[in-house]
Amino acid sequence: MAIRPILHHPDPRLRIKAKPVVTFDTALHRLIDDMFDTMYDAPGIGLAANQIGVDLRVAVMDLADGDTRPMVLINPEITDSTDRKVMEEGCLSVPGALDKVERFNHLHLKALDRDGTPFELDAEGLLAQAIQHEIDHLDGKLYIDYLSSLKRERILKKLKKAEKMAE
Ligand code: GNR
Ligand code: NI
Repeated sequence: MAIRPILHHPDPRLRIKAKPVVTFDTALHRLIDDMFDTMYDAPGIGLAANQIGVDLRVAVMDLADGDTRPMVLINPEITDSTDRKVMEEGCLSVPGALDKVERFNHLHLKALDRDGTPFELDAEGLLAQAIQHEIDHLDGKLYIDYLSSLKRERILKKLKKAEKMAE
């Protein structure tokens, strides 16, 4: 069990399209355990493997809302999505910023669990939003890509300034 450093934009590793998992072994289980430790420590409600520099299609999630369980999504695929909704969103790889992004409020998903067993899931609201956010990470995308260039520049300026202060 270990907390691993979370990469920040503009790290190029956040822009790689992650590779499907083909081996469900103890190394994968160790990665998943470290991802939960890192996510809870941050704290965040989700984390994608490429946020800690691992080039695999693995995401963990815990909405911490009492009725949704901690979840592992491996090689996730959205098979249906409906009801567009604008929702406020943040990202551990773009610390200190929040902005509104249009997402689907309902989706159907296929994925594998930590042992490679397929499952399907209906998600709505924050869970659906977080799943879209994590799958975007696995495809090398960040929510700031959807913002106007004015808003994006403002966020990136603030981030650069904060990182300079932290040096
Ligand atoms: O902790 C997080 N909160 C959040 C809020 C709204 C939409 C998406 C998220 S995911 C984010 C953690 C993160 O960056 N995961 O990649
Ligand atoms: Ni994120």
